[in-house]
This record gives sequence, structure tokens and C-alpha cells, in this order.
Amino acid sequence: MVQERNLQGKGVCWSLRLWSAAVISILLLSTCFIAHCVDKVWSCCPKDWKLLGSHCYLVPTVTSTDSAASWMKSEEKCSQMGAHLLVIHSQKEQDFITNILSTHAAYFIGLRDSGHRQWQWVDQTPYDESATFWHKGEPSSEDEKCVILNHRNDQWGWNDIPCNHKHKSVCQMKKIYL
Ligand code: MMA
Repeated sequence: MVQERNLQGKGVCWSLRLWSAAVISILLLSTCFIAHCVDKVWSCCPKDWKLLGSHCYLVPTVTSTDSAASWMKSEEKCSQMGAHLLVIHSQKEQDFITNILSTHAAYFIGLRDSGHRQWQWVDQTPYDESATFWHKGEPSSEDEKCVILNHRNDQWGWNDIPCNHKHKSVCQMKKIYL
């Protein structure tokens, strides 16, 4: 009799554990599902900005003529929109952006020499040598402290140039959560 009750008790315990596991799994799955939906539906980029991952990018239209400016002025214009100049940390970002740029123009990016070839991104993220896309032979001069993204010899890449040169630029910001 005692043995029987013990067995019954064990049975209840196991089914309780199974049910708890099932409920917890369902709760976890639905939390993931809801978080994913909310992320997809309730985040966005401003009109005309392009979304990649967790960021929005503004690329000047091919026909815009008023967008050439020095590096500093370009960064100021981004900053007035709550953005900053383009920061690139992966081949994926480099490819996504260059795909929507004109091969006939050059674009300032948010990378600058803070002195003696100490490269610094405008958003303060670390400069990672292993994720850089300099053209062959670049960077080429300590007098050139700002960086453009341009198309040379059939390839997109980075080139250091004087900061007072005037070029188009790409702005970037974190996507907006509503
Ligand atoms: C230009 C200028 C430099 C670049 C060289 C590469 C002549 O100078 O864009 O920044 O390094 O071209 O040939």
C-alpha cells in the first residue's frame, strides 16, 4: 500500500514536470514571437532612408547637385538630422551601401585621422583593421585626414583625402523604435 502511493506520487510529480516544461516552452516561444513581430512592425526608417540590420542610411540621389560639401559640413548635415556620417564595420554593410551609390561620385564616410594615422569612427565604435576596405595603396598621405568611398579600377574602396575637398556623403542613424 505504501509502495503504491509512492509510485502514484512519482507519477504525478513527473506529469507536473512535463506540464511545467511545456508551459515554460510555450511562454518562451511566444515571447520570442511577440518580440520578433514588434521588432519587425514597430521599427522603421524615415522616408527615403534605407534599412539594413539595425540602421538606416540616407544616400543622395544621383541628380542632387547641392550635396557636395567638406567632411565637416557633411557631418554637420547628418548631425542636424539626428544622424552621423556612414560607419562601416563589415563586408555586408560595404556591399549594401556601394550597391546603391553612383560609380561616378565619391562619398565622405565617418572615418577620420585624429592624428598620426589614428583612425577614428564618428560614432566612437572601434576601428578594426581587419574590417577595412582601403583601395590598394591607401591610405596614402598623413596630410589626408578624411576618407571617401569611391569606385576606382572597377572596385569600391576607401581613399584618404584632404578634409576640405567637397564631396557627396552618406548619413547613418539607428533605426527608430515606435
Ligand atoms: C589622388 C588622390 C589621393 C589618392 C591618389 C591615388 C593623385 O591623388 O585621390 O588621395 O591617394 O589619387 O592615386
